[in-house]
Amino acid sequence: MMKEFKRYLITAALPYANGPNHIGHLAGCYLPADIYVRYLRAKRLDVKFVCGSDEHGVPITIRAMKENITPQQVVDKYHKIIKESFAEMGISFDIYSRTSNPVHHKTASDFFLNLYEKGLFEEKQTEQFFDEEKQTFLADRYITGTCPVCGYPHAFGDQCENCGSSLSPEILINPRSTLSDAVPVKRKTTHWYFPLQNYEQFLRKWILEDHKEWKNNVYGQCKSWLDKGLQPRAMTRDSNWGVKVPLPNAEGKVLYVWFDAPIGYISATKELLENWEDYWCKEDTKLVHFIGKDNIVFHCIIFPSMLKAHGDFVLPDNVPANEFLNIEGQKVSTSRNWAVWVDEYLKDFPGQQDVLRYVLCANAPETKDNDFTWKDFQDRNNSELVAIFGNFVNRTFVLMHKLCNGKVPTLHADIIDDADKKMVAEFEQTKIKIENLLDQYKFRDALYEVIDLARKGNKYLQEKQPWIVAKQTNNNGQPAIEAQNKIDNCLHICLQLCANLSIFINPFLPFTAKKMIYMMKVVDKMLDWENAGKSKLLSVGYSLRAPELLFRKIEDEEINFQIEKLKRGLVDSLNKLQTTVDQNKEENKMESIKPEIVFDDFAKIDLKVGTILSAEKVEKADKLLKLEVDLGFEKRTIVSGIALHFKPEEIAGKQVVVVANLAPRKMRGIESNGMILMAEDKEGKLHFVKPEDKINPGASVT
Ligand code: B3M
Ligand code: ZN
Repeated sequence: MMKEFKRYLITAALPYANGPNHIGHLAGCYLPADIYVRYLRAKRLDVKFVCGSDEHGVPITIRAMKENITPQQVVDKYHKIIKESFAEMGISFDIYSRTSNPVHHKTASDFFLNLYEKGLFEEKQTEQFFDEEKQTFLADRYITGTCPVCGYPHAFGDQCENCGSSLSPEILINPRSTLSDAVPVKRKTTHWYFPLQNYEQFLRKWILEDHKEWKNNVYGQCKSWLDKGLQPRAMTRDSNWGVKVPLPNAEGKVLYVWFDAPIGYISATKELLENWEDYWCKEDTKLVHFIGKDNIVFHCIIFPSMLKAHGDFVLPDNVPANEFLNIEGQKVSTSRNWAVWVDEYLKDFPGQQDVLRYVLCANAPETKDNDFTWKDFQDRNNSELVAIFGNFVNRTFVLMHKLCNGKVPTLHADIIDDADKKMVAEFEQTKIKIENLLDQYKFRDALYEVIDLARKGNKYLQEKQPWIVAKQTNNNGQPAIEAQNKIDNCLHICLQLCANLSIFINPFLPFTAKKMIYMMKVVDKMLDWENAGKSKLLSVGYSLRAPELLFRKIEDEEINFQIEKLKRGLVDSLNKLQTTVDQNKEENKMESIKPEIVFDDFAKIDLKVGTILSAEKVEKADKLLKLEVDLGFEKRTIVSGIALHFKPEEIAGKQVVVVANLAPRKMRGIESNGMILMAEDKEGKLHFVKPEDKINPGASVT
């Protein structure tokens, strides 16, 4: 039997306040959590959604070092950016708190003391790396050196961001402290260890037996951790940034960030509610942690063991974790700036939050890593949101204004046919399907059902063709009564379908649902889930507003701009790295080289020598030149982003190397057939890549 829950507490992982958030974060946990919460709210359940910034730990202190500011300045800066971009994206937290808050420090330290007083911690002395110049212990992340696996010169003591290998400071080649560049030495230090191994039995039963319904990736990771055997884990660190260890003689020691951060969920709930204990201490609370896959062990193994040890709190009912979202085929890397930042998206696509929400959910990495590409973003917008959902709603409204005086027409019971019945039956069936999927955290499949319903609406409308029926007129030019009755039935049903669509789409695309209820002149309450599936949501005779376009087409130029921006970001970050390398006098160029390809990859590119015949500026595009290029066997139009570097009259007659088999693409309405190779120098100035001597156009470059 399914357990009955009285209230829901939904958490989303606390992002480190060490940089802006990117769309991988959204897709990983914030968007699914928000969809789930909006769905529960639409069901009028008692639900609270908590999150906040994770402001402690090495990620923060490293960032402070890099930006040459204090950790406090780091978290103040990024907490604000992150909080605002979540709000703008419609991530509807009931509270977005932060772990530097006094409430949190108190809650986390009390939690630690509770376990300490139970005698649970083991105090142990170990050797750790120490920076003698700065007189401080070094977390693995503070040590850099050359990766023994791939030779990348900026690997961290815990991981190489270039090849992804897990490392330890001992195996780094030429290890140095990031604080001072000194060679780290080993020194003794004392910490408090939590005996994770004592919780193995409990975890085995609780997860492996009682929570077989957890997602495969989550269950699988837990099982493999448990099978490997659990070890005591240090819950304190040597640092001055974090929650101070609340014990005498613990100067310079703070709680391990993964000890304090999940307690942040409790602190945030405390801040939000006087009756916070109802949500944390009563068994009929459903606690759900939404996270990314790199956080599974912390939320499924470590935190539950801490909660169990403490004894006052409920355990999560589920921990839905998503896999990672790659960008244009490559792993997101914040240090290489290979990411789509949410704050920048919001600036570049004002008012288009729902498009991003749609694409990230439709393509969510729910079961495996997935790829975000700008082309797919454009396609999904243009061919799904615009052409299916938006189109159905728009056509319905336009036709209703044209053929039914802008009012909800009557449903004539005597002429309802099978197609009508089938269409109406879909409302309820869709509701059942969506509920089922959402209850299992299958958001992308659920969203698919919404779009599919709109698709069915289009098909129904297409078959009924009310605009053709309207041509069956009587003597005074009005549609004949029978014809009008048919039109009425069709549009009545289409309008009720629009109302249903607004309810179904609301958890996913709340901005769109808002626009729809405005057009239908109904109150927010209509979006309540209990209304879903019903076929009498809009009353007959009720006049509705004129249609407003729900989505707009996204043009090639916008997409090309984003792709260029990504590449530029990568180049900039590599240049920055290059400067550091130069300063360190390191002769390693690894970081400016793209991932290895095989000969076949290269052989796909057809390079030809061409001669520029003429060049002219492209109107309203200060970066673009339109070139006519002679390739020997044919003349081509190529649009190239070099207008800031060359005057059109300077370059006629020059020879260039052209990527001759690049798929044509439109830029500012001009079809470009190929691409010119350019070399960029340190100052960012462009130079043509060309044969040393003039040769015949059309010559192959091999
Ligand atoms: N800040 C890690 C992360 O952003 C961490 C999550 C804490 S959740 C309690 O991946
Ligand atoms: Zn490596």
